[in-house]
Amino acid sequence: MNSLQKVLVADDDAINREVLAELLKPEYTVLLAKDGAQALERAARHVPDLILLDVMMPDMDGFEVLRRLRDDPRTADVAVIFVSGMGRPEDEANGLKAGASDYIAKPFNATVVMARVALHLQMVRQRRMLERLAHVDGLTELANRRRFDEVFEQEYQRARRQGTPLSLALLDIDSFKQYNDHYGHPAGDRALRAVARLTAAGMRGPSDLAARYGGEELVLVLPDTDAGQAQALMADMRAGLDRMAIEHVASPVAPVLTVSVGGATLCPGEDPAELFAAADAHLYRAKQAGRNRVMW
Ligand code: GH3
Ligand code: MG
Ligand code: MG
Ligand code: MG
Repeated sequence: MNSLQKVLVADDDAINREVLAELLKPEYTVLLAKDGAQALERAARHVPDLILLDVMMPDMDGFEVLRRLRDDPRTADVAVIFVSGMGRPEDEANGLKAGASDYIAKPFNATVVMARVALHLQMVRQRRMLERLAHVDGLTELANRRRFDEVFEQEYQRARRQGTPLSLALLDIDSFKQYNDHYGHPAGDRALRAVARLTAAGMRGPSDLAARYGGEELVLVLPDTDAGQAQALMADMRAGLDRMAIEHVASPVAPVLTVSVGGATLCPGEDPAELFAAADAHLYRAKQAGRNRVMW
């Protein structure tokens, strides 16, 4: 696990870079940058777990690099340790105030550097684990309800601001109670996970979100997607589910697992709750109409 963690060393002094790289290499993947611009470029491209950042560099000082890292959503959360020849207490305090996780004064002690790097990488792993627990549903590995609420609100605001379409789809497994009754709850869990994987695979990019809304009900947030595009996407997903042909002999709908989908696309003047209610009403209609269909 450790060997996969990436540490970027940014220092204009070749000797310093080399010394740190040699120290870190046995335990981490080491990336190097010789100035601030290169540090930003490498950080954005590789998204390291930790950056050891020199403060005094000719093109751009470490404080400026740190500020720009925080401004870029790709690197906003990356942990940074300043490594600096300025060893006064006020230098250290300024570094920490600027948002660095730690401050190491040069000349540094190799053992202490390694211990601090290990400590901060451990904190990075712990933070990721907490984020995961907060945002990911344990059974399906999809985003959870909390994450959905956040993303839906953000995407709603964005759609309003940019005047772009926003679609929402609620997907509910048909006759899932009978599935559990017939095949058992563990098999039900596996079927639910299979449907979740299918929806996740159908997401077109990082701005699409598939979440578990609750029980056997999933919700898709589809930014920049009009009703026609969203319905086409749902048709693809249902075709994928057909191909999977998960047996469900107890279903009154079909001998395989099917889903009903209710969708809606944001109308002018509509608030997020109204958009959600419209999708939910369409899901209800899809169920009423016999299930195994999409209503928009
Ligand atoms: P409908 O076609 O109207 O959606 O019928 P349904 O049986 O799917 O709907 P209902 O809401 O009556 O039941 C949902 C079932 O989904 C009941 C519940 O046991 C099951 N379920 C919800 N979450 C899970 C889960 O995490 N694992 C399993 N195995 N079953 C679940
Ligand atoms: Mg320097
Ligand atoms: Mg159901
Ligand atoms: Mg349900």
